Amino acid sequence: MKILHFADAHVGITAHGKTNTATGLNTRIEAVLHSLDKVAQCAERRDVDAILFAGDAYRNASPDMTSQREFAKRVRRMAGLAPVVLLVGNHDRAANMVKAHAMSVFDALAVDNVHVISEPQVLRIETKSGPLQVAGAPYQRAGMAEVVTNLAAQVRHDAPAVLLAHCSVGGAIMGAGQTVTLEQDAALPPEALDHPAFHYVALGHIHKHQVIAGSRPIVYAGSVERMDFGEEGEPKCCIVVEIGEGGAGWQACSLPATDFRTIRIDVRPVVDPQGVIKQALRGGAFPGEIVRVIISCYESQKGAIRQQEILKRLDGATAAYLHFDLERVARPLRVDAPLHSMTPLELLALWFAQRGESVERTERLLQRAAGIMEIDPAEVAPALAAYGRNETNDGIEAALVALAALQTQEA
Ligand SMILES: [Mn+2]
Repeated sequence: MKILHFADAHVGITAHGKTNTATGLNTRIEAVLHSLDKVAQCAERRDVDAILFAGDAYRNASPDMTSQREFAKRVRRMAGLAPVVLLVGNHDRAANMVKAHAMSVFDALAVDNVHVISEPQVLRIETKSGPLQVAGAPYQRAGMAEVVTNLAAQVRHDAPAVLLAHCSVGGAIMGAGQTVTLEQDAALPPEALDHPAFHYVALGHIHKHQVIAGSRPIVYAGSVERMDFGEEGEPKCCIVVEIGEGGAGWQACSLPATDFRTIRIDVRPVVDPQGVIKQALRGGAFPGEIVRVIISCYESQKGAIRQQEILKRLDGATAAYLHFDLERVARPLRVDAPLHSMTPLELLALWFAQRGESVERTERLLQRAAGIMEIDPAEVAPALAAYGRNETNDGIEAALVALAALQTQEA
């Protein structure tokens, strides 16, 4: 028996998107819908017997009508291929149990070949390859281990059984963006899911596709598209599961994913930050990508960075952001000599002090610098006196100039 498992569609998320004037849809919604189309294509190509969705259909429990219509079109297409089971995830759940969850309408209309699981239950569905048991565990904040045990007890031994659950599992790896929202969940110990009643465990909730160690496949399909920078670089997929005599095997079927790209540029050690940034972004057009440039700099350098000019370089991207990671030099001023009268070695000593280098290492670096700059090594010892001096941003800039001169000579 062949089963398609996918999860976390989140239709309706529009962050980093823009309106496609031809369709009226946000480009981020379109990207997710495109992935869902590929899921349906995969189901068709692999001729699966059932399609299981592990939860989080929409952005939240009150999806807009356009998102609903577009998701429903994909469900309908899938239901034309095989029975579809939709599990309620945390984003689908209404604030209270009396209200409808985001997928209630499929239930209310009793859509052919579509089953919705909003309460823990073992569903027995007929497929073209015989019966399949789907033990559904919708998202709940706590008590998931008991739910799984109860479901396992209801499973019969006469047909393949899959646990379909929306939950966090201890030890699972999550993207940076998801950490905050998942912290509130009581993560399930992996052993709780590794029950002999099930041939395969189909998980949703964590957006990074991954396999949880166990004696049967316990798999997070992952989100169908990258949702945020936290998912940068993560490959996206749906899963084709094959259950036979010897147990279950699975294969990932890759899905298209928008490129999120973070470019970090550290201009703290340079005199011409703008030039360095332009150089770093040279040749990048980033068409269709979502790009953020993070510039590490001193507060005093920020004024010299022309943001509009940088953003213009990112014109080809669907969305582009410029962030500053500012290092504030907040130590009090105590200068007993005007900076312009300081020697390059003194400025370097200050610079290394600001960088947190030890005095021993600073001395070695000054000796080396003296060699490169052809300065009398005897000047290192007096210059070290500047190490103990605290400085302002101006001092740092002066030190930067000295350092740049040093780098030029080194080159
Ligand atoms: Mn979720």
